[in-house]
Amino acid sequence: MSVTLYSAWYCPFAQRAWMALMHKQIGFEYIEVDPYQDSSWWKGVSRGLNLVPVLVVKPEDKAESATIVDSTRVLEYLEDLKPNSAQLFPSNPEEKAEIRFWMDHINQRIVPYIYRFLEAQEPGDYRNESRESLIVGIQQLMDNQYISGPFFGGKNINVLDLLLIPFAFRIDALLGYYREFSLPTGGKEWSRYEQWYNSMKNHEVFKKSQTHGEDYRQRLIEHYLPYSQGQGQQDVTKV
Ligand SMILES: N[C@@H](CCC(=O)N[C@@H](CS)C(=O)NCC(=O)O)C(=O)O
Repeated sequence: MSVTLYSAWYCPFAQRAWMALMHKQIGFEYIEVDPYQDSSWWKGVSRGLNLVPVLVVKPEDKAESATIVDSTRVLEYLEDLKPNSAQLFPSNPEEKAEIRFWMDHINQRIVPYIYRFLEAQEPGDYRNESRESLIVGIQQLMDNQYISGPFFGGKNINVLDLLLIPFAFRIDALLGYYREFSLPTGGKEWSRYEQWYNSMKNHEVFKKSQTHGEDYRQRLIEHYLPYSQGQGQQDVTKV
């Protein structure tokens, strides 16, 4: 089987797919692309969506490749491909349904508010509402999850850990830098969050998905300058 990941080093969505491949110990070729390029080649690779990540899989016994787009779909696919290796989902249907609820919560109630808060150059209602919604989104997640810790999956990571950590890092690095923001501390939810973040930040798959060595944080800050000026990608702010 050959597996190819089309990715962009700075992209938190692509980072999810990259980490999942490493976690499941699936060999793959990493191809760095500029997803904003307007070329017919890239349109073809990304099924007309022009977004990273794209995962292309060609099984040995099949003539056709499968192309999976969207980070959440990639993680689901990898679990289906290797259900018994480094499981990302629980096998119990009710627990799995619960996890899916929180996957949607991260994608719909947390991620867009990070981008909204970052793009809100001027103080005012939009910025305040984005900041408050982000805080509430994370608080709800940490309040409702029974985390025996340190990860959402307990001793081992699961899909929620992989969905959230690229964005948790950007809250810390980008919102810290551009908005002088830090999440609340103290209280049950925030102590859990802090414990989770510190563990996940040091997890090997997260560390291995960072480029530019020691400069990673600084390079990300530089990359997101246009976003902090309201000129970033717009669809990621939609709620
Ligand atoms: N919902 C998608 C979002 C992917 C996405 O927005 N990727 C950005 C880079 S971080 C991208 O490729 N942008 C290129 C564009 O908007 O043309 C996912 O989860 O994979």
